[in-house]
Amino acid sequence: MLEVLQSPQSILHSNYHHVSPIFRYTLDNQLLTIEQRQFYEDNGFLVIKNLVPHGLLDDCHRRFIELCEQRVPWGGITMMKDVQLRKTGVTGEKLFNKAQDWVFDEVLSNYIFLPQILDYVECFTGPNIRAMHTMLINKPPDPGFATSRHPLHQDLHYFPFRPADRIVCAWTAMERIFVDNGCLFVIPGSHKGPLLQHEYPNWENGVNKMYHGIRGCDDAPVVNLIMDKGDTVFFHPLLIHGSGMNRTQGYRKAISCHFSADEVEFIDVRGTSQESIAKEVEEISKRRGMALNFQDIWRFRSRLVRGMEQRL
Ligand SMILES: O=C(O)CCC(=O)C(=O)O
Repeated sequence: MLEVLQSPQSILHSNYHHVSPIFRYTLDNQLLTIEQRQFYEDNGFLVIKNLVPHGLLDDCHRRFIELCEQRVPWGGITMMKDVQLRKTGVTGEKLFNKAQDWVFDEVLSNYIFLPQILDYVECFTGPNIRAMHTMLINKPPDPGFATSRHPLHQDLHYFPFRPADRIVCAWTAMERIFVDNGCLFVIPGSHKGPLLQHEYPNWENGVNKMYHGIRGCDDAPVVNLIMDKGDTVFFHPLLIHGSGMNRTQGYRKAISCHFSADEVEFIDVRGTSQESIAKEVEEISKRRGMALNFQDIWRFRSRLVRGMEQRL
């Protein structure tokens, strides 16, 4: 009998609809135009205008404020503080710059189940979709130390699952986001390169927790993504991106989720450039009383959101 050996990657591909030989980063689908598909293949991102209903974003905004003011229990949600603002005694929305890991929150999770989002996600992941990493980012007016910046980085640095091409981030503007309030910026085409070495930037006034960056990348030419409320950018986890300082007095909000194919494989990152982030994440988990390894931490914070309903 002939035994055909397949790599995990080829198994992943063959489980899906046909992957055209000319397209690597997108799967055959009925939604993307050829031009949109080619744009993502070439650039590693795609902006869809006015995709998310404003009512849903307003509900998420209100929920974030409730979480900041501790009017609802945090449960498994992580609320993160700006490195400088935490020293000032401010509270509520003024203190927290991020809510993370809310896949089971009854309000915020409406974002990860939104058909308008999942229909696009499916073009990159295939039909069985898992929400892996959820964030509501509340970029504060910069406290004068440029700590509201997010250094250039690749999200795959944080993830112990593969293949990268079956992971996509959806990032939605919850209000108009422009250069002055710290829009997202990207290096088009950088998703075609390898995963690079990341570390904490050497900023004199401190860096927010987990804001690792790519060394020597600060002066790279970037494209600013100016977006209106509800606009959504889908991008590849190797795309180099970051966001600027918030020079306005408003709290700039965006909501995002990294989705992956349910079939992704978890990998051991020991001995790779991801080892330091794995240790940092495992350390935090241990301090919270859950001594889990990096892969299991990611397994537990994820949720199946489309396909294979019987497993929900
Ligand atoms: O919303 C932002 O400012 C960028 C967020 C980002 O790139 C991240 O958290 O990985």
